[in-house]
Amino acid sequence: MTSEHRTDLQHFGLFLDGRQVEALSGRTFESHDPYAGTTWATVADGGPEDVDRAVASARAAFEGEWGRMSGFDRAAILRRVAEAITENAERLALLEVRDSGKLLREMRGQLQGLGTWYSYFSGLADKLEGRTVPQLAPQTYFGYTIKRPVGVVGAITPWNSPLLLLTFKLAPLLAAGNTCVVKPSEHAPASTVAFAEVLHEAGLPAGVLNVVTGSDRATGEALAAHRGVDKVAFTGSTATGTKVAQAAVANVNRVTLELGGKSPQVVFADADLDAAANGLVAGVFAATGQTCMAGSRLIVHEDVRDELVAKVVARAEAIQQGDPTAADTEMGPVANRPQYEKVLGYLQGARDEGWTIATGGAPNEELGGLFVRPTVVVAAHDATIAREEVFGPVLTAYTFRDEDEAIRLANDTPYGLAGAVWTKDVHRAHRMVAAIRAGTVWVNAYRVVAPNMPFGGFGLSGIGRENGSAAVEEYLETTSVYIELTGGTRDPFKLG
Ligand code: TXE
Repeated sequence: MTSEHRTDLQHFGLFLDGRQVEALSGRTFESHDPYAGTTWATVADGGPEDVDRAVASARAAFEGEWGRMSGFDRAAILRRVAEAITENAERLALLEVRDSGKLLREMRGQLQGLGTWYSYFSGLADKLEGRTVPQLAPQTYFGYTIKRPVGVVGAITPWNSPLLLLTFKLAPLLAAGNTCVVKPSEHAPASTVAFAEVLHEAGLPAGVLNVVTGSDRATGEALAAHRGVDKVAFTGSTATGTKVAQAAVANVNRVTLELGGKSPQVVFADADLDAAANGLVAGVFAATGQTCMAGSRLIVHEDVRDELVAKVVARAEAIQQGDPTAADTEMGPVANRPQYEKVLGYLQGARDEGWTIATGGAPNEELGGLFVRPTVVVAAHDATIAREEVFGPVLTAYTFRDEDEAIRLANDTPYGLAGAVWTKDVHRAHRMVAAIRAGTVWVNAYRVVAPNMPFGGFGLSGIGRENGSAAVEEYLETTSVYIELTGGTRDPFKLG
């Protein structure tokens, strides 16, 4: 690190009660730009004592103006939030690029689309309706249910698309009337602080959204285990998600988990192989493969394996790697050094197990830094690289002979986040959709998400669903109300 780089360092505080403040300890940590290989920002290093402050702020907001606001008023604020995000999309996208090395064109697209989440969920904020419920005996009680916010939500987010993955939680939880404390990843903390500021300036009252950045796992642990939190919503690895869930459940707290994946792309011999190759590239090389929904397993009919693998290899070798802000760049670096080492470790493991590296398999020496070449491995279904989440630009291909085998192989994973089927046969497409155990299945497509379509996983991919109208329910409690109608006195020793 040279002093030249340090002169233009940006600084981000914690975001508490509607403004940036420093950590109580006064400590900061550095955020690295994985493309430039330099430190570009310093960030407040919040600890458990700052989590306490943030939770207290969120609780006060929940019990204050925000908690008493009507759904109509919350909806109006969320519509203004949507506009403000669009107005600030370019600036926020650039912050994400600095922190994670993701392509500016991808992050710009994400940020420009993000407002839609808030406008979609604003439409639900004033429709949180209970029901009137007929009673066992007429004219004894009037029964109805009311929907109420859970309270203070602790959100713990990863580095691979911080604002999009936060939004999957934040838009529905705000629509439902909750408040929130976010702990962004230590690898990409800055954009979340700037984002909270944008939302506050758009009209979100102080304390409704607080951000505690921190360099250490202790900060996330403190939030997950906090007794002042009512629900924990987490996106990240299955290993960490399990610990977060255990901490939350110890307080009998609700939990939503969006975890890892090892998603299959099943390609039948009748598929449009050019379209399938394009979908495979989108599924595993876009975002340098660092997406939970990465389509990292190619399960291809044996008759077309060589032809399809050749197409994917040709496209992979033509991928333009480089500066994430350049318009023609297609793949940026891996987002941080631990992740880079992890990807290279899996590639070495594949070689040690004797599998064929059809292309890539190594760092991009011309670019240096954290660049890994797009990689296609031809292996068997039980290869380590075919079973474990690499979270990098690595596709593992293996074959099937008939539909039953394709289904068996597609489901031969502890995960169940997503998957795709490539075929022109509409009957087979429907059969496969019903057979694949995954929270999202695309047919002749990959990597499409929308605010109004539920997203989440089976098995080790998580608990609960984000997005879609039902996501609001994840942040609501139900109260049943009985109102006595007879005016009489009942037997106190009899139920009902
Ligand atoms: O994720 P973690 P990391 C996978 C990917 C990657 C691996 C590790 O395979 O190689 O996870 O990445 C916070 N209590 N994914 O270390 O640990 C942490 O500070 C409470 C897949 O970045 O899951 C961060 O804010 N919180 C994934 C968040 O948890 C804790 C996306 C996620 O960190 C904590 C990202 C604890 N004990 C990585 N430990 C996907 N599938 O979307 C850490 N944290």
